[in-house]
Amino acid sequence: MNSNEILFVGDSSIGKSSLIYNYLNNTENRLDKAEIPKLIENCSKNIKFTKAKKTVELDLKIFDSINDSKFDYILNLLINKCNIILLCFSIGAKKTSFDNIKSYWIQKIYQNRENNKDKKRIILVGLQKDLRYDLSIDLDNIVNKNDGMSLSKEINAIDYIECSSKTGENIDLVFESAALNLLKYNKKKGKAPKNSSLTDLANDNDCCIIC
Ligand SMILES: Nc1nc2c(ncn2[C@@H]2O[C@H](COP(=O)(O)OP(=O)(O)O)[C@@H](O)[C@H]2O)c(=O)[nH]1
Ligand SMILES: [Mg+2]
Repeated sequence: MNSNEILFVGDSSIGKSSLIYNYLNNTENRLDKAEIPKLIENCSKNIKFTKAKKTVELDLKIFDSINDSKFDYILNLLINKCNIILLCFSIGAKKTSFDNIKSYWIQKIYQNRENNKDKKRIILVGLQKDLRYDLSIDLDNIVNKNDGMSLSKEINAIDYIECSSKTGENIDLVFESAALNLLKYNKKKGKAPKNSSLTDLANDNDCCIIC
C-alpha cells in the first residue's frame, strides 16, 4: 500500500480545494481567475524541498474531501487509510468551522481509524488567513493565532499552520509539513525510504508551529 497518502478534511467552503488547487498548479491568488473544482480528484505530486540542508523528496498522494452524507462512507475509509490528516478550519469566514474541529471532526477521525491507531497523525490547518485582516468581517467570527495554537495542543496535533490561498502565504509549508511528518510516521512503522538523508530528517522530533 502506498504510505504517502494525506487527506484534507474540515467543514465545507473553508478553502480546502482552493489550497490543493493552488499548490498543484503552483499558483497564487487564483481565487478570482480560476474556477476551483468542488473536489480535487485524488492526485499525486512529487514534492522536493530542502530542510536542515537536506533535500526531501517524495511522491505525495493527496486526497480532498467533501462534506456530503452521500460520500460519508468513502470519507470514513480515507480517514482510516491516510497516514496524515490535515484538519482544516477557516480563520476568518466561519467561526463554526473552528468550533466543529472539537465538536465533530476529532470524534469522526478517532472513530474511523480502526487499523491506524497512531495518535500522531493530525496537522491542524487554519485556512483563509488573509481574512483575519479584513475589516469587513465581524471580529467575533475571526480565530486568533493563540486560539489556533491552543486548539492544536488540545487535540494533540503534530503541527499547526496558518495559510492563505489568496495571498499564497504558507501554501507550500502545509505540504512540506505533511511530507516531513509522513517520513517520521513511516519511519516509526518501519517503512522509511532507503535514502539516508530522509531517514535522518525523520529522526528529528521537533514539531513546528508556522503562522
Ligand atoms: N479570502 C479567501 N478566500 C478563499 C481562500 N481560499 C478559498 N477561498 C474562497 O472560499 C470559498 C470556498 O473555497 P473552496 O476551496 O471551494 O472550499 P472547500 O469547500 O473547503 O473546498 C471559495 O469562494 C474560495 O474562493 C483564501 O485563502 N482566502
Ligand atoms: Mg472542496
